[in-house]
Amino acid sequence: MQAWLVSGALVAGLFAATGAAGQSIALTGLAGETAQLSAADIAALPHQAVTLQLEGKTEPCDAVPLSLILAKVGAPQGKALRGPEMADVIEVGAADGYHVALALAEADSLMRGEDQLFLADRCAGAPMAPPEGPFRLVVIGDKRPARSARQVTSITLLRLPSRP
Ligand SMILES: Nc1nc2c(c(=O)[nH]1)N[C@H]1C(S)=C(S)[C@@H](COP(=O)(O)O)O[C@H]1N2
Ligand SMILES: [Mo]
Repeated sequence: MQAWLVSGALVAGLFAATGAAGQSIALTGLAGETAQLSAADIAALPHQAVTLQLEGKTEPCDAVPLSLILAKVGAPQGKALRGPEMADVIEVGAADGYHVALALAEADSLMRGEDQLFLADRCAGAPMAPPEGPFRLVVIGDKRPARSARQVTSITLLRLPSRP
């Protein structure tokens, strides 16, 4: 076997072991802006230690505030988050079709005081493999983990239609 084939297989094996093979998140902004974030892009963003509340146990995770990720597609934040922006929704989609809706205002630290929405890329001290990872939504304050989407593949901003 060619050496490059062997090393390619090794690299693929490593990525499979960490669950990071070709996994990325598709971002879409309110005006249709798009961005693709790889595991490396997400690993390079500032992280905080957060606690994920699961059924009957907790898990310590390293996670990126969702606001930093939403900024990549121009999400309105801070003082810009007013008026029509109050009808902006974050749809977090997962590989199995599960999806979760959050209000954009919930991702804003000026509004909420402290970050409450995070994207975790490490929990219990290690990268997460599917079907939990490589990326998992963490909603601080939730007593049940139903909004903690596992294996997140997309984050889309939407505006609710205006009413007549
Ligand atoms: N992608 C995905 N994420 C999901 C779900 C799901 O069906 N698909 N179920 C949710 C629900 S209802 C719960 S209770 C938790 C369970 O998390 P656990 O499997 O890590 O215990 O995952 C949440 N995240
Ligand atoms: Mo659940």
